[in-house]
Amino acid sequence: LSKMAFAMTNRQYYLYPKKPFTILVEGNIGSGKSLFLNHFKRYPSMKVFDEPIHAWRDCGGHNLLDLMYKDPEKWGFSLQSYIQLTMLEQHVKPIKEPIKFMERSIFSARHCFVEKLMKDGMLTQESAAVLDEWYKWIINNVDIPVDLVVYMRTSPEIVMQRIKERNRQEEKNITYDFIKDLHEIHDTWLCDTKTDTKKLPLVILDGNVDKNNMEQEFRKYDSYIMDCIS
Ligand code: DGT
Repeated sequence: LSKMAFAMTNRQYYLYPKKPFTILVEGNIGSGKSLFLNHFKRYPSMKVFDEPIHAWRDCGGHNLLDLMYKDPEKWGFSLQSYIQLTMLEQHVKPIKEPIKFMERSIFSARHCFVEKLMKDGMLTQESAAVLDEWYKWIINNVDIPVDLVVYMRTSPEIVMQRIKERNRQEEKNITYDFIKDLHEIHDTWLCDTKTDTKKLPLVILDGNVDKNNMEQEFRKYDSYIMDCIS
């Protein structure tokens, strides 16, 4: 890919022979991932996949996200199982644009959220083993290209503030301890040399920047990403 990709027309995208350059945006709940992704929606050469949260809220008419927050021990397995499927769908979805952005991934679902449920004793070993067998089969048998991981690293205090402000119904009972733990799990995952994602190129963004200045902060990454893909 080259900087020329930014200037390509729709017809040229269809003719573009290579796999898209794929960027995963990761980070804690409320860390600012969506704001970052929104910034790139303006470029016609980029396809941005928002997280399929609408699907998690309506799986055959059931709000699995809400059920999981209300009773993680009972619904954690169902939600993770469905999240794994919806993430896989996004990973393999063909696009015509040369650059693909995804909010979260099958990797963070496994390494952060399944990990957290296990740590809290909310998944039986049997359920965790089933999720793990699916996960291992998928990553060993399905081509899931990743070229760059963007880690939106935001302090748990600021994250808590943002969660309170946006007031998502399902997230009402999220505690500071939960967020702090998830923050540490993200840190461990992205810095740990033992996980299966260790070789992925990583850029860490300061998510603590005030909302009003974020746009300016993100603009710096236009050229960074262009350099990565050229
Ligand atoms: P942002 O833009 O950084 O504010 O991101 P959010 O908070 O809109 O998006 P995200 O992915 O951090 O979380 C959306 C909701 O879905 C949140 O309540 C956490 C939940 N969630 C996301 N992925 C998973 C998962 O794999 N397992 C579980 N249990 N929950 C998840």
